[in-house]
Amino acid sequence: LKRVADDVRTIPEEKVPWFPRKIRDLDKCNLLITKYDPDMDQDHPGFSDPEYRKRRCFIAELAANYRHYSHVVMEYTPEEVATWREVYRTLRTIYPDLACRQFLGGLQQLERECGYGEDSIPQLREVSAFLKEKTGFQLRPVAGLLSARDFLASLAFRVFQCTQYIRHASAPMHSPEPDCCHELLGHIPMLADKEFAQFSQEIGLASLGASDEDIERLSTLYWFTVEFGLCKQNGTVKAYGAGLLSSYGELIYALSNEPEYKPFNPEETAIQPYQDQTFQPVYFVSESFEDAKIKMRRYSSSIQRPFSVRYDPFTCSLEVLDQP
Ligand code: HBI
Ligand code: FE
Repeated sequence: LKRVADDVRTIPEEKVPWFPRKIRDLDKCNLLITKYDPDMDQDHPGFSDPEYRKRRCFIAELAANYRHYSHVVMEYTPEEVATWREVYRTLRTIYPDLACRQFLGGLQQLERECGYGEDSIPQLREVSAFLKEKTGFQLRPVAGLLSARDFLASLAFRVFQCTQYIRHASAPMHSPEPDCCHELLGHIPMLADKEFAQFSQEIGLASLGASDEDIERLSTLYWFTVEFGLCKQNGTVKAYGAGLLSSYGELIYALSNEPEYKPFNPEETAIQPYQDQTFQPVYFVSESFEDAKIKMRRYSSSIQRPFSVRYDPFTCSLEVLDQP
């Protein structure tokens, strides 16, 4: 089998007809054969029926415009792009010193492969396709803040709910709610990391069908990890939380000597009060992602549910086991 694959690879490019490599490539398998087309073929029963032909054109348009994960293209105003530029430029200068290496790696790939930069706000459709190839994550647009239960449930399917609006131009360095700067700069680079993607999905899987109290605890864990988490790397503390990586002020504060640090420990972290109006009074530091994942997994398995779930990536669906 290996030999065959190697043979294929050595065939000069121009001698091999193009073929799709990934499901998204099917968007390019769109060559139409017009042989029996009602517009072209006089024998077609619809040839002399203008209404029918119009209807066929319309339906053909729909098919031609369909794209895998059909996101609409957002046209941002110059004012919105100016806000993005300021946020991007300001944060970009401090990332190399303060962000974890997974974040920096993800951001570099986004800049190289996905058009990330200060000149335009990335489109969810492109970013979603990028992530799908890296870690299987997909984006879907959301109008605003979602309930913790709904938000966490989507993570179980490796779907990240993403806002598309941008913060107000009068306050480019602060947003009280998630906006596209928070999603695209804070979350997306991390979701391009395989281990982090799995960590995120596992929080989502643990949340399915959980009690309100367990959702509250998982939501708090999400807050102190995915949103405001710190981790050790080569003996120094770096940021991996999206709330930090999308806030110039808090990123600098969190990695200064001012705040209190505690080791990440799910039982304790899950009940730590948090607040979303000012900087966090305490941050939790993980030894590594691997360590955070193991601890989180142990915590999740302690949550009492009358069933267990398994995600089937082939059908993108869940298998529910041991249901009473
Ligand atoms: N909704 N749209 C959106 N974006 C988030 O980042 C978000 C959310 N709802 C809840 C939430 N985050 C978390 O703080 C946890 O409660 C899960
Ligand atoms: Fe967030």
